Amino acid sequence: MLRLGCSTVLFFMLRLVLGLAWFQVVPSTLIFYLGTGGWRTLHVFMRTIGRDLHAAGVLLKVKLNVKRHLREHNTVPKIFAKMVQKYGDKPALIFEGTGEMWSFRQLDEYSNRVANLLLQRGFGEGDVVALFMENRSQYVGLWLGMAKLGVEAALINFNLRLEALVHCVNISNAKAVIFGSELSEAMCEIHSSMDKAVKLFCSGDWDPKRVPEVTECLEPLLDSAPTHTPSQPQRGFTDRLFYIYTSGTTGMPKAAIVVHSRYYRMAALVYYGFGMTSDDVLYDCLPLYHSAGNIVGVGQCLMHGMTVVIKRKFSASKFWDDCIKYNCTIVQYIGEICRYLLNQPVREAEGQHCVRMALGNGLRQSIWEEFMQRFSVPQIAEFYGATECNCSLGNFDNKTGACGFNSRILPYVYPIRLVRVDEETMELIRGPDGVCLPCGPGEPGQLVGRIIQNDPLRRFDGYVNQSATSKKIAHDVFKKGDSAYLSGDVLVMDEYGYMYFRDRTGDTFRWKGENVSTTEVEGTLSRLLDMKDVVVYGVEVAGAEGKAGMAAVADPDHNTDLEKFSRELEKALPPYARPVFLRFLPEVNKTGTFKYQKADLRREGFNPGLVSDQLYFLDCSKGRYVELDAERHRSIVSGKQKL
Ligand SMILES: *[C@@H]1O[C@H](CO)[C@@H](O)[C@H](O)[C@H]1NC(C)=O
Ligand SMILES: *[C@@H]1O[C@H](CO)[C@@H](O)[C@H](O)[C@H]1NC(C)=O
Ligand SMILES: *[C@@H]1O[C@H](CO)[C@@H](O)[C@H](O)[C@H]1NC(C)=O
Ligand SMILES: *[C@@H]1O[C@H](CO)[C@@H](O)[C@H](O)[C@H]1NC(C)=O
Ligand SMILES: *[C@@H]1O[C@H](CO)[C@@H](O)[C@H](O)[C@H]1NC(C)=O
Ligand SMILES: *[C@@H]1O[C@H](CO)[C@@H](O)[C@H](O)[C@H]1NC(C)=O
Ligand SMILES: *[C@@H]1O[C@H](CO)[C@@H](O)[C@H](O)[C@H]1NC(C)=O
Ligand SMILES: CC(=O)N[C@H]1CO[C@H](CO)[C@@H](O)[C@@H]1O
Repeated sequence: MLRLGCSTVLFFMLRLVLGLAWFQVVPSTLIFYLGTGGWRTLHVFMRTIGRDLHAAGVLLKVKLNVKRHLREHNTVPKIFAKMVQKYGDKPALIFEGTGEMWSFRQLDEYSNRVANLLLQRGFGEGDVVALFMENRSQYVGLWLGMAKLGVEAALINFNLRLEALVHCVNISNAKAVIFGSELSEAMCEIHSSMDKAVKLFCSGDWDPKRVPEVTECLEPLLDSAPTHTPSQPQRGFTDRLFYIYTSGTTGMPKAAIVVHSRYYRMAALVYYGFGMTSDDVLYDCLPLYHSAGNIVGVGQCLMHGMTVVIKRKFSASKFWDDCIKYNCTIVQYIGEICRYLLNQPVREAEGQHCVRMALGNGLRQSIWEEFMQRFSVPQIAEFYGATECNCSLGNFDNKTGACGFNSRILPYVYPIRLVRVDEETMELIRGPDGVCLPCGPGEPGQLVGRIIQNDPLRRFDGYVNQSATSKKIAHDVFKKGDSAYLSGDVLVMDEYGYMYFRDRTGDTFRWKGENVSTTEVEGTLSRLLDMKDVVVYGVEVAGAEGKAGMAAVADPDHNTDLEKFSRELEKALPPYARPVFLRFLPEVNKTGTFKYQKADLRREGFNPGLVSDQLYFLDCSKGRYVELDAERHRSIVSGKQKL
């Protein structure tokens, strides 16, 4: 009876709420009805139906909104214009640091000036202007102003210098670069290798001697530009808004295309999924050249009328004070930020804020609960989703450790899936018919998202570089003849469909016949080592099968107790996951988005002749770490010393 009831509810839900076609609904319901024989299935059904209905509601809401925006030919600037009408003098952006506050009206006016100035200078629809700025009061106004004119901004990572910087400006085909005066030196360094036709504008403290000589000062030009709304370009919801560069931990950065609808979708999924309101105040200390800071964060201001506090640079010691000062209710995090906060001495402010939610991605399972408890943050809103992919996940219901879920009742309603891969090479494992094999609960697999190219909402916008785009696409994934986006990340799902992040592309390595997830080992080691920065990677050892684990530990004060560490390690990790080599160094390199850079470390390996840092080796006969000198190194590579 219950089965019949559930099936009926399901049937109407799919048909009416999700608007699926009959031929999709009937088999689903039937399979569900027939499949719900066991108690287990019923249990899973009861546990997850609420969650799934909430998610279905969110997807439907966003989908309907996207449809409406498409029909009305809306764009990000047009949606923002509605926010200006509605919220007028409410603070839109607050710049922590200068304390400057811009209302929705002021932000609108500033961006109009930008648009009118560019129009006077002959820029128009489809032109690209690169934005290279660290200080950020005007950042949002600048790209928004460009968007009002149909000019596309290339948001360039302000940490880049020399070749990488030239490369990014070059591949964007920018006609002009607007840079912050704090980056004048970087611009001077590359000016000679840039195309001479590219115009340069400098924003900030003007010093003609420090900038390339053709540079114009932006502020006086903006001051004299008209503030009226420029005439609307013929742009629609599926046209390009701006470019974001992927972090480039391997090779040069790639420019990913962000269209208006993607900007809206990313902001809206988070907004509705996590139950935010326009009265929330969001604290955004992430870089604005990245999708987390500029779309998930700032998007809440532009698309939903929320006040967003933006900070130039993340500061662990000021974090909670800032939250109190601006009454923030939501904070954003990324990568290792949460661990840096835990690393701080206890201070009064950390319990006095009114933050109700931490929003971001990359919170490690090993510190998840500690973070919530110590800082009294009631909800972790962890999500998963790359700028360029259409396979986002969200942990909508506060499930410890998960970065999202997919329905177990109707897994194919949302077209994502975990498929089997060789975790080391990331090669897809295919069945006899050439189609990928889906993973069951507990089986790690690569996350893939189906691409439906002729549906504007489901297509993959890809990168500017066509050959980079094709590398991220695989065929025959869900069924013969289809194509899917490869996320490159390995996740694992539990029986309720919650997904847990396991490892990033090619980071997993095999040792003693076992798969070692570097993310997991990093989390454990960091906990044992008082939250120090720990980077784990596999290194090849001549004559040994697989890769031996190596951990680089940032230890500027040389205060690691190796004896204690060895003892605790035995309890915390199985033998194959314990790092064979340790390297202590003052600092490990990170990307601008707080992720570790492993490539150099992996290349440098464990040869004391090449690495000047202190190296240790786990001598399994003694059960402890011993110093790795040239002689031990020789006996390891010659195979005399057992690993
Ligand atoms: C910039 O790109 C053009 C082609 O688009 C190429 O000819 C030129 O060598 C590139 N310059 C640099 C410095 O990469
Ligand atoms: C940019 O920020 C730095 C550091 O906060 C500051 O010293 C500098 O004056 C700022 N420049 C401008 C133009 O605001
Ligand atoms: C924060 O809230 C308090 C009390 O509600 C209010 O007095 C104060 O002005 C608010 N601060 C900001 C920056 O909005
Ligand atoms: C989220 O889960 C934690 C325990 O894991 C709990 O203490 C907290 O109250 C939950 N928050 C919400 C908003 O349900
Ligand atoms: C390691 O991963 C491979 C696929 O990547 C799998 O075939 C193998 O069974 C895994 N080994 C263990 C011990 O889990
Ligand atoms: C495009 O991508 C391919 C493969 O990733 C790379 O070899 C090539 O250099 C890229 N081209 C440009 C112009 O960046
Ligand atoms: C960190 O980055 C700098 C600059 O790119 C490089 O010189 C240095 O070797 C890197 N350090 C490590 C440990 O990889
Ligand atoms: C795999 C995936 O996330 N597909 C989504 C792509 O975007 C459309 C637009 O709303 C969604 O409906 C798909 O589910």
